[in-house]
Amino acid sequence: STPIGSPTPSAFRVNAPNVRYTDDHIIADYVYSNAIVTSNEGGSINVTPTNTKYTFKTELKVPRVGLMMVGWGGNNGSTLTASIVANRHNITWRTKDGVKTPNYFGSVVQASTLKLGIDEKGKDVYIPFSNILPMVHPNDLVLGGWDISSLDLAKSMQRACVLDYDLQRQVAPELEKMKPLPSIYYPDFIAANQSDRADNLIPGDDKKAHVEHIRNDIRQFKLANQLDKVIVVWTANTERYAEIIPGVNTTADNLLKAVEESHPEIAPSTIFAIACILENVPFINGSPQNTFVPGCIELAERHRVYIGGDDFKSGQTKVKSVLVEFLVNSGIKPIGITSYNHLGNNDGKNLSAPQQFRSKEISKSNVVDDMVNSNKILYKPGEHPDHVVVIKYVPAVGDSKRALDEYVSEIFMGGRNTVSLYNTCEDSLLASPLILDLAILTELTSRIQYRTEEMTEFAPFHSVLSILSFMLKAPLVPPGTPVVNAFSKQRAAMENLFRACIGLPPQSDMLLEHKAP
Ligand code: NAI
Ligand code: DG6
Repeated sequence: STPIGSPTPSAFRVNAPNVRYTDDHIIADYVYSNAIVTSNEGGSINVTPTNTKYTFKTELKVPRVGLMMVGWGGNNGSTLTASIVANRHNITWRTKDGVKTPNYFGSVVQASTLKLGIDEKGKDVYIPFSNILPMVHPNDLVLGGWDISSLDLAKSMQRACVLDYDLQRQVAPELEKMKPLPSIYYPDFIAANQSDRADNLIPGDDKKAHVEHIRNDIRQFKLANQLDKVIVVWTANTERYAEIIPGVNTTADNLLKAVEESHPEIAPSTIFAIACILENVPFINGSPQNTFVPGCIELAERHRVYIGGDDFKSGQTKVKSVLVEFLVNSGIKPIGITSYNHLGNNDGKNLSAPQQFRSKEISKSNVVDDMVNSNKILYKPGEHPDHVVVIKYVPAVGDSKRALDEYVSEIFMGGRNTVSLYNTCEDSLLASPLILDLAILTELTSRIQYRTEEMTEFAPFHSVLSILSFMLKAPLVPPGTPVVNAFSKQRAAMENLFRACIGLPPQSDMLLEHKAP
């Protein structure tokens, strides 16, 4: 894993006049090329290429990082914790299929590669994604968090029924020592069927006191573990949407006032977000609810703290963001998308309540919008495919979620193309690696600063980390900026931003060296 505490040597060096290495930083001058399109009154269109000069400065030292999960004792939290412990100690376990070894499959950072360039023979050279810039290794994350359920992490893992018994058995002694901190429970925000596990609560109903309690928890965790940084990820139950009420949660100031008055519409997840922002700790929302009410976004901007969300994009929706991009970019017109899910874990139980289901329905349904809007040949203004999302709770299937999808598309000359998918997978084994990616990339981003020619000082990115979109179903973006759901665009944005930080141009995939040698 990556050495901690001293500047981390880069995995490679870029030899170019626009890239400088110091003991502590990589500094790269970069030209961002774009094109401004203007439509004139007569209908003609002008395109003007633009070049904007940026300098990116990336701190090389990989800090000691704590990952605190809200909902630590849930399926995702306990699965991730057990898996990190297994990876750290290289624990192998027996199954009926043979001996298994730990890995980080499903993590873009840990298990995918990116093309760095070509060798002298013109062959592609790939490196692990994690080598593009120095990043925290998951094994080095110090884990902690909160849960309204008091079970220790060994019992939580057992309750989740996700990992093989022989693995559970071996990691249990270490997990037994991990106990979630008491958390905030406002019963109105999650399904009533969750009340029987809520036995680990911060007392009282004073919301200002709750914010201070969480802030103190973060400070103590940081101190006790001698951490440089903490990242907090919400992987707790899906909440209902909070009502947006002018004067209550629409500005940073009225949100803070509403907290002081313990207003009923301030959700637990928003309390956590506020506490993190005030502690200068990034907060990522892995669930679909509108934690980031307008006042919360303004508060993050005011304090220049990173926030990201919403809702891990793990399975069905990830496939959707691939498939619809493929169809629309092939000139095929999806007209009906029907997605059924059934699952039997606690997430499914919580989502069986109408208001919590509605939060998930919204986040799962908006995922095709950018692709549909990109093609005015296929879709007239305002036209949209029929898109239906159904989720049912079926305890018998446990964490092994079933996703059934039908895509009906209009093809050449009035023909119809129907694609039918059936996907079975342990939900938590898809979601857990995303928590890692979100935490690791958020930490990396917090070490990058940029400057344009107009700026005298380096500055952080916008507080809303849209660069995390790849891992999220309903990406939160800075107010007024476009939401990108399409899978390959999201991946390219991440890859190319990190390439820019080392002074390399965007990955073009033109392979011109082979086409016009
Ligand atoms: P889970 O129900 O097993 O775990 C959630 C945990 O949060 C529970 O242990 C619960 O006691 C705890 N909790 C509830 N309210 C809390 C609060 N206010 N403070 C602290 N803890 C609280 O659910 P799972 O499967 O781990 O999923 C977690 C979240 O991630 C859910 O909202 C789910 O919708 C979302 N998600 C999951 C995906 C997956 O593939 N597993 C993908 C996308 C999102
Ligand atoms: C039912 O869909 C339960 C949900 O929590 C999902 O399992 C989860 O959000 C993953 O959704 P998707 O669409 O990324 O597979």
